[in-house]
Amino acid sequence: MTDSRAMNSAPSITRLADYEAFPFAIDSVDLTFELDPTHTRVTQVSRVRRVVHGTNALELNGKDLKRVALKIDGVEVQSDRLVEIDETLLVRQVPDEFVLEVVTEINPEANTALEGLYLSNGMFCTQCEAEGFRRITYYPDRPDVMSVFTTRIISDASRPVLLSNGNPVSDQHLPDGRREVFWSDPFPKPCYLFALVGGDLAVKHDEFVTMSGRRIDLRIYVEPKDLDRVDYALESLKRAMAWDESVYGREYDLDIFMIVAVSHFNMGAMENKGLNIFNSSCVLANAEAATDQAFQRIEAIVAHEYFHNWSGNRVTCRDWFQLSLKEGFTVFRDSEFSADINSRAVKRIQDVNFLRSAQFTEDSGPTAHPVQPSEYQEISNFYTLTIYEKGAEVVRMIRTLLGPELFRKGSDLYFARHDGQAVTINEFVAAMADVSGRDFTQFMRWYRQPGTPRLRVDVSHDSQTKQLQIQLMQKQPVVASGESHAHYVIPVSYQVIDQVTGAVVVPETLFELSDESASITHDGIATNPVVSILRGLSAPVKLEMDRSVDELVALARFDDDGVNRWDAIQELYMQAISGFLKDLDSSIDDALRRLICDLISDPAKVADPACLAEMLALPQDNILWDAFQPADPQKILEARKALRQSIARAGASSWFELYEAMRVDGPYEPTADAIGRRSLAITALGYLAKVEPIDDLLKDIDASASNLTERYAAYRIARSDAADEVSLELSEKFLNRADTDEVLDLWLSTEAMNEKTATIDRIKELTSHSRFAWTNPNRVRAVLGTFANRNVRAFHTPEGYRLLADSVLKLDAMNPQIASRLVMPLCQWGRFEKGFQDAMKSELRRMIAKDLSKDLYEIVSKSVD
Ligand code: B3K
Ligand code: ZN
Repeated sequence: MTDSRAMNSAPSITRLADYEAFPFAIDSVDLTFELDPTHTRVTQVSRVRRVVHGTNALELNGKDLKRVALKIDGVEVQSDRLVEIDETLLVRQVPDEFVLEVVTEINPEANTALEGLYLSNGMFCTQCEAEGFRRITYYPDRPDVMSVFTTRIISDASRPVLLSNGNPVSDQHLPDGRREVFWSDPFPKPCYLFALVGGDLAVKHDEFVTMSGRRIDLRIYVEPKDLDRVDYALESLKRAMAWDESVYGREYDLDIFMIVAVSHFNMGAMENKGLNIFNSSCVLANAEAATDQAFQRIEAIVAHEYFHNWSGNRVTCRDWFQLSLKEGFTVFRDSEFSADINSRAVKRIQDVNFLRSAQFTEDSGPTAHPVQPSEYQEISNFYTLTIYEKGAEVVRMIRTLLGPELFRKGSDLYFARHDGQAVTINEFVAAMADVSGRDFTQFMRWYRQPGTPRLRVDVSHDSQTKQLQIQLMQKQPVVASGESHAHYVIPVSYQVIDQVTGAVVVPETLFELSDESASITHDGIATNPVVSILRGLSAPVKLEMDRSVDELVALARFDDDGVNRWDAIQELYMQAISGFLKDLDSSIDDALRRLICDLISDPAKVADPACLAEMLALPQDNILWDAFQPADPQKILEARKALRQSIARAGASSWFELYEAMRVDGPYEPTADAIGRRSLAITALGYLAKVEPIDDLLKDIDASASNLTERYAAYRIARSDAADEVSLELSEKFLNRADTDEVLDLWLSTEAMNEKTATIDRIKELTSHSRFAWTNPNRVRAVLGTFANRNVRAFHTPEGYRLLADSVLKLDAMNPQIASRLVMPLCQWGRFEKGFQDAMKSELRRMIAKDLSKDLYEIVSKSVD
């Protein structure tokens, strides 16, 4: 196994504090690829110039490379001038200025790690971020070395499409019958943004005219069978390009922008300059082969990668400790894009839900780290929810504190100052400080301290003096050393409403909490104030506040902040689950029952059906496990089911009408409005199935639906609530119609999460399915990722933990990045009851005794005690 580390050897740690600028500049890099599945030859010719004196050793990186030649100014470098240790190759005694020529040979077919150059269904493609370029050629594989690249690709006729970054320059047939295509990228870039694609691909063209009138050639390349599923991604791309011009003043720079869809991909997509490479599941969609959620994900990811052209590519990261500089900012940009073109309230609810359930979990577990980490063993492990989602929340707070106009000025200044540079998070914040005159010293703690702070809020109201007092107190997470962190600046947005009428008593106000505690007083408030606090989740903190059922019901009915309406009902659900945990036969509060009845019997009162659908969704497992520690996941599952059943009964008379009222007729459209209505209709259908048999209705929907969203809903609901033969029938029909990988993955994941049927044996059966492949991350995520994250019943058992550990070990030999992601659910043992803890820990201990990849070793070693 090439990725392994020697057992018991000390892992090498990279530290931010050790950063040193690279002493050489690379003025140009000319690459030539002679494509061959098992013996691709790569020739690199680079112009190198010393910029810092005092060293004459050039440090290059390489991994799994066959070195054919390494020359300086045309002369082969003798081996006594080369020192190779792990992934570093030192070339000693280099002149001040020289031409470096490196020839390597690589084997894309054997590359199952999917980093560097590899094959996906016969198509050559690359993934270089973060450190994949070193698997192609010896080069300083670090983001602060920016250079101008050209790429020459030579291939036989079996691969008519040959792509790389930048603009196409020439395309010719060589005398030996092969073809040579030449690309040139005029923008200096770090090697992690390099990309190459070679295959027999189909293309769809479009065009975008920029704000200065330049025509950009847009192209999406896919496997020929997928060409009928690219339109939505193209439309999304054009919307993103227009949005970035109007909201950030950012215009696209090259003449051509390409997206390529590949089947084997470790994550969602990659922002290579001018040549974005996407996981096919994040590009391909049409009504019959993608759900509403997939359409929305595609729109967001296409936009995210496009936005990186400025926030990431034109201005890049100095080192990987600055990853959130590009990722946090770009997630913030893409979420605002989605909010602007769809429903702002729904997008924010979804983001807050994701942050709380997933990032807060990470932030309280063994792999917690700051938005700007200070050390890592394997950088691939730091593409985390903290870097992405919390990083985006930190940028959001900067915007909240500055206001939108100053924030835009700060962003303009940042791009203007640092265009073509590799910078740090400090430069981003400095631009914001310079346009606003604000001191960000204390704010920077958001970047440097891990963990989720808590905000304690106590409200008191005196009806005699008509005074309302809001006491705020921040509590810092306890760090490993047992010390608390220093105080944050917490933007606390609040509003006060009347509990009975919902009238606004104190309009929305922003309070900046920078001390440990503060008190806010409002006079002249006669009766029943209810405080809506942390509106829109104005800071990524955990709220601690004692709120009565009546107060929560008032917020759920009247709050004009979508997040807080949703949050209020979620809190009511938490209280109800707490009751069921004590007594499974208890019942939900009458006030909650009335609230649900009112919400669903008159949905017009709730402006946005999608918001109502979110309000009717129960808190996720992670949230419950965090709230009810030490958690017994099986008991919590039962309590959650009891609540679901109670809600179903509470609304029994209205679910069908709601379903009928929300159904969308006519041709499928993935608009926010239609998606919202369908989502509420499907939610209603799910509850309806809990109170009466609807097998015929489900079969009807399956037979007549015009789109995958409805057909999938019918199958999914049947799988959990219909009679066995209908459940099986719809499952088989769904599989039989799954003629794309994406629909197959929906089937695999639904089968893997199905509580009734997805036993350990069934999971094993799914991994033996003829269309399953361990080498394809999408299949692995669909079966094993879903099993470990969404099938509480089967996973949270000693056999479940064992199956996951065995699968992770098997995967580690092929694809360490996927293995180290998949192991995460086992690392969360700290929140569970002892019996579960012990079983999880024993699997982790079993794993750590093996020869693990650097990726997996870092995660597992941090997680075992
Ligand atoms: N920048 C890439 C992620 C690369 C992950 C490398 N392990 C996609 C994105 O965030 O846009
Ligand atoms: Zn990104």
